[in-house]
Amino acid sequence: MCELTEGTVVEKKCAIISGASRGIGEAISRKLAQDGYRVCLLARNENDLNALCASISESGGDAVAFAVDLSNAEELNEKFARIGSTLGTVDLLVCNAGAGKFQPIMELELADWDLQMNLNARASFVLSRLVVPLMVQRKKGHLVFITSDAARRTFSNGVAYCASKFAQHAMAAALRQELRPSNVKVTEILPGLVASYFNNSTPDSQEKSDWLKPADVADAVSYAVAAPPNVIVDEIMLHPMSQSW
Ligand code: NJP
Repeated sequence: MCELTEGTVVEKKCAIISGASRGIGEAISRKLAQDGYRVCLLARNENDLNALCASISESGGDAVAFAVDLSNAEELNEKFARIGSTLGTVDLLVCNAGAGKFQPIMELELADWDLQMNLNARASFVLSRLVVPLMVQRKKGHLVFITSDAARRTFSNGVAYCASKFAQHAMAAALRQELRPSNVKVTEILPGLVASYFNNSTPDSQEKSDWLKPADVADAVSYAVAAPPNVIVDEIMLHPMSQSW
């Protein structure tokens, strides 16, 4: 695995990005590395993570990666001890990993509900729970949640997905209030349709030609985290021009 020696002295700001191996998370990781962050990439596929680490390093960036199933809280808790000691500090957490299964309720299994709630909402809680104490102690830090416009609207066949994204949105909004006195910022990014690998698709289909690119979402994250200390970007919602809201 692409890893630093434990205890390595870190001079750059450190960002953890979940769901970093492809799609929006990959674009955010590349952008933050360009912006000067040491990026810590989390996802399941070790080969994809290693390839991205190598690519970021070749471009002059600094990346480490840990393969972890974010829907498994125990695995995440266990691995975080190593992530924490490798990084030394965490300046930014981007909770991006997510999945969607869009079917009528009669075709949705309990496992589909659990997967979406566990990955989209619960993993955001577990990651935040691990990182927030470090940030509060330093009175400094930033949490970014990649939710969805489905955190604000509902549609048929989106029972579990919309529920998970509304939950993630509510968590972000409550945390923003809770962490403000500790000087920790919380930003929510709510994208519409993005040409990624979401829902077992590929980014390059004709249907997606005018959708947002993952880099558009990455630019929004980069903008939000670059705000001066006295400014908090609460939320950014972005859509392709072709998608009405
Ligand atoms: O999806 P995709 P996006 N444990 O499928 C990882 C939201 N969003 O980039 O584990 C750990 O290309 C997976 O890696 P791997 C959406 O809800 C999207 O579009 O190796 N990691 C990959 O890196 C989500 O929150 C659209 O398979 C796990 C990444 O997650 C976020 O944007 C619209 C994992 C998924 O990459 C990123 O989605 C919208 C696990 N158990 C909101 N399961 C859109 N694309 O149109 C998956 O409104 N990953």
